[in-house]
Amino acid sequence: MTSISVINGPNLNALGTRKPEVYGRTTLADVEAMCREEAGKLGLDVEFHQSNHEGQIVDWFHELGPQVASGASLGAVYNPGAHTHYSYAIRDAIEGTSVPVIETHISNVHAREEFRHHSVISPLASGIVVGFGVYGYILAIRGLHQLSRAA
Ligand code: CA2
Repeated sequence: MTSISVINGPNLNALGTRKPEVYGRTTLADVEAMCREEAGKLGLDVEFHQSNHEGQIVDWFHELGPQVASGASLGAVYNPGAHTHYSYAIRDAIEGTSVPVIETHISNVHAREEFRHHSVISPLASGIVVGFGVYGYILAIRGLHQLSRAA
């Protein structure tokens, strides 16, 4: 079965346990279940990941590159967390592997602190979802699927 990866960056393991006024009360395990359900409707399998470590995320993109090239994966729904704003290593990994990425943020980063307004990932993203809460993951899955059909 064709897959998509859902990759989550630093601190997203804490989703639903702290800062509910910003990130809501849904846990990352709940998000995983939602993603599997939505992807299943589209006939897609999900590889679900979270890491607090930049190098691990670089490695996941390197593993994903050949899977996308072979048609086994459509690409990644990616919430980079704070890596969004400064990780050139992850940006280079995405660029080097040509993995289609839907950059996804739970909060509306543009309505928050100035440092969250800039993303080093966005110029490489196939699409961006911002500010829909965890429902953004669903929108991103549908968007990645739609873009692959259009290609
Ligand atoms: O809105 C988003 O999804 C973010 O990617 C979340 C990141 C933040 O650095 C980005 O600017 C926007 C932070 C994720 C931290 O998640 C937590 C969840 C619960 C409690 C504490 C942190």
